[in-house]
Amino acid sequence: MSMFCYQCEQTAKGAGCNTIGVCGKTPDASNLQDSIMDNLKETGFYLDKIAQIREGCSVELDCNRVKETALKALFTTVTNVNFDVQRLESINNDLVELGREVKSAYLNLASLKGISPEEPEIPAGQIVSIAERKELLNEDIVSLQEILTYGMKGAAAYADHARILGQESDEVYKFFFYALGLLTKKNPSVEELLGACLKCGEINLKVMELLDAANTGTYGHPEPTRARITPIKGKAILVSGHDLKDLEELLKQTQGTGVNVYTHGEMLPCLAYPGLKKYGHLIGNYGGAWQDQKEEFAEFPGSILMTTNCIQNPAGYSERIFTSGLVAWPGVQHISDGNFRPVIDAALKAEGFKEDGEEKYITVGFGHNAVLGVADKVIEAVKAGQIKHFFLVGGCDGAKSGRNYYTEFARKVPDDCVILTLACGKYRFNKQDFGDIGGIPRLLDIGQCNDAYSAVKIAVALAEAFGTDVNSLPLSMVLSWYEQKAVAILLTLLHLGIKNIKLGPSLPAFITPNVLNVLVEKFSIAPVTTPDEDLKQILGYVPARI
Ligand code: SF4
Ligand code: SF3
Repeated sequence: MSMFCYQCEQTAKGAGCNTIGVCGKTPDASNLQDSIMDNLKETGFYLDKIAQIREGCSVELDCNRVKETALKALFTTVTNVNFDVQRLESINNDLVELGREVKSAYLNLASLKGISPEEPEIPAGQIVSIAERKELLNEDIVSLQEILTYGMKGAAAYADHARILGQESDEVYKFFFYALGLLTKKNPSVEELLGACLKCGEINLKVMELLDAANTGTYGHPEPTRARITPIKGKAILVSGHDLKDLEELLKQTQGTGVNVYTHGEMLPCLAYPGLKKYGHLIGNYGGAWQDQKEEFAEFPGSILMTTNCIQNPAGYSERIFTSGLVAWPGVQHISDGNFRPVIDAALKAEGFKEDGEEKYITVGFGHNAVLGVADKVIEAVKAGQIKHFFLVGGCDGAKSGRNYYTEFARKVPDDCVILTLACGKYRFNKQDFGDIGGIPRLLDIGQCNDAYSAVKIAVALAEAFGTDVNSLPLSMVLSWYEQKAVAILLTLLHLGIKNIKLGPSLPAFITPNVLNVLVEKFSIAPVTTPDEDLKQILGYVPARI
């Protein structure tokens, strides 16, 4: 076996990628990502020990560098982020160097305090593979270790976005270092790992709150906005991923160039931020979710900027696609200094749209501020029996055919129900007309996966308004998962005690039957079945809609 990875929903045969990733990750890239995680765990162990001796990192360490390196190491190993061996090598080398400094700072500190120094039970370089750990520990322990690892990767992705906009918290790093240290233990108990997984959910909630503050503090609260989803004649740049700051920089640099900027995938919600939509040449959205990019990017007559996941093999258009931040593909030009001139030049060189497309719009921008701004109306509609149920249908999208479930489910939701949606899974149905209930749109697009905090805030506010808890609300969550950010969000929902979540399109390969039993017993989590069956179970009847 030259590699092993089962961290995403797309994993080969629902069990694990072991020759090459279904995502396109090569064995070299996969093994380097394992090595990054391995080195990070050891570094985390020592940082946690330092934190136990004294507050903060250590006088000898550059704390900013420590924090940034930790976030980047975790985020770079998220599915569909970094496929470039050279860049992975450089991140790994930085980490090895940092690890050495951290260890020596710990040893110095321990000797200064007269404490006999400890060592990780599983140092970096030993018992790396999942198969080895399964043999040494047991399958359920490895399952929980991986849930924790993926939860941290997801939370780190959100934390990195928040940090870029100046929001971070030491509580978050402290947890990461503790959890990384825990992952170096030879005999962790089920209880401590389960506890750490739920704590990871709590920390992720904190991270998402920071990210919400970062985004809304910098660009204002999203407001309901009619977003054009067809092109306009002229030169064009398409921006995908999740990073608002890169989009803003690009918008500044394209001002007056005559180039229009379009959002793609998870960037769609950017069209609703006052601080971004003020740029008149942020013209609308083009295309759908990440897994359609090969066709959509090939047809797009301009240049493309990937600011984060999810990137796919850009064969056929590699000379006009660019990456920024942590995302990387071998041979694709990376913009590391914030100067997007090469992206603009490529757009000017390309054909551009020859004519306007037929005018079509959808409405976006229902973040917590916008929804809670009409809370009175919503509550009245519920009390008057006009709104019978809320469904949160969304999450990560992917390529599997079983994902039609979500399109069908949304279509079958009765007219007296409201659908809240978020993340790239929304593209399964967000261009359909769902109408409204007394002026309240039946489909409310909350935003990116990065805006899951908004969904939590809306649910908690509704529960407060009705004097109940979230589980007693007429609200059901029907979620799709694909990568590790979805794991982080799921852990947050579990930390909040939210029950009866329906999860699909298939359950993670890294969850063993015993761990699944715990989740079912404690949280009544269930895999999706068919839209009819699930709607019947939630509403008590099968809606008549075809
Ligand atoms: Fe396979 Fe997913 Fe891992 Fe890629 S990220 S190698 S598709 S399990
Ligand atoms: Fe999508 Fe990659 Fe996760 Fe942000 S863009 S939700 S999968």
